[in-house]
Amino acid sequence: MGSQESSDNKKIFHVDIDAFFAAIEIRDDPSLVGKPVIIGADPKKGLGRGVVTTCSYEARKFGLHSAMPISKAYKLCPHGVYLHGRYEKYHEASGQVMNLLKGFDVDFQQTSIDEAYLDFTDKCSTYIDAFKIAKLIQIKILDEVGITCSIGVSHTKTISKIASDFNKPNGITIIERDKVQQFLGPMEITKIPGIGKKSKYTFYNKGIFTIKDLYSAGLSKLVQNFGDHGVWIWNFVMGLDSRPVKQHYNRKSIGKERTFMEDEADSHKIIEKLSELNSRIHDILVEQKFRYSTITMKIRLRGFITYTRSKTMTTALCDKDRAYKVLLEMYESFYTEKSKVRLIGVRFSNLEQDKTHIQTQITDYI
Ligand code: TTP
Ligand code: MG
Repeated sequence: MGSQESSDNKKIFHVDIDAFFAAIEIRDDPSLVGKPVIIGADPKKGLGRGVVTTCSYEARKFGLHSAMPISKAYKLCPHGVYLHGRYEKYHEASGQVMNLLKGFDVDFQQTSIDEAYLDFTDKCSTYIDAFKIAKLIQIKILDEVGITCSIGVSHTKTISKIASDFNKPNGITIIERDKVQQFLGPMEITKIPGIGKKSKYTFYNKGIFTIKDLYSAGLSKLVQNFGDHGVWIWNFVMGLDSRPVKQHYNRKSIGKERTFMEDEADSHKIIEKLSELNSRIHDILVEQKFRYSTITMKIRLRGFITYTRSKTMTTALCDKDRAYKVLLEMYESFYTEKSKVRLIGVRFSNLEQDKTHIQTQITDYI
């Protein structure tokens, strides 16, 4: 209960730049202010093939949006300003925004070119403080980069992301813990990642159209109808998401190694180090919800001769004790009374991430 309570107090911010690429074009060419600006394919050359990458909020009033065929956009908004985009400028601005956010010195996670999470829990205890910090972020980004952003604040990443999108452009939306259901209730179920244009009909067929309908259905009915996915949806709409704000790496493997100060002959000390490395890596694997199917031990004996031994399993797992046994067997195959060890390393590869974790991570990149 303690950890649930503490996660209920979190103040997680999701910052998302408004109409990012279009905003940079408007910033750099004041004659574009107030005009529908569309970044994407050329609507005339190329016979109108290609799509809208993004467009200004003025263009959105005509029904334009990202991924719309450019030919359709042109029909809806022939007087718009159509631009190809200057990607170097966007990357430069993105870097400035992200550096500015990192300057707040709290846990930070960039999730796309114009989006990031920050965990201000330790720096603001009330939602009033959170609002002030959000305002400060907006002012700094406007002053230093010349563009606006919208910010969502709540106790989880998922709710904060939905909140930042709720009042765009230049909005701040704060969802207090006990207001989550009130906030999400009226939204269509397609707000939930993974429920898209096609899969929504599975829900419609069961009379579920809005998130409120999911609350009314209740967990047991969702599980009955959708299995594990039902549990995932329930956690999502109930605001249960304990993912920390942390930079994720697209890891292929994770390992650690230690060099002994002097060549080590004491097998107890070597085994102790092996166990410590194994434990420390498992802490990370568990936290980031990784499983592995390959375990590798590296050993450097006196004279810099380095050996590796690997074992690949048929199914991916994350089991500290089992890994320890495997590592011990590998070490013992090297052990002789005389062998001195210079370095020992442990690596886990062929990583897979837990399915639900990947699902929630996809939300970060949508
Ligand atoms: P978004 O944050 O999704 O969109 P946006 O910033 O343009 O508008 P909003 O105010 O709704 O946040 O994406 C950021 C930038 O990424 C966007 O300006 C253009 C680019 N982008 C693509 O290149 N391809 C895409 O499919 C989308 C959606 C965005
Ligand atoms: Mg954006």
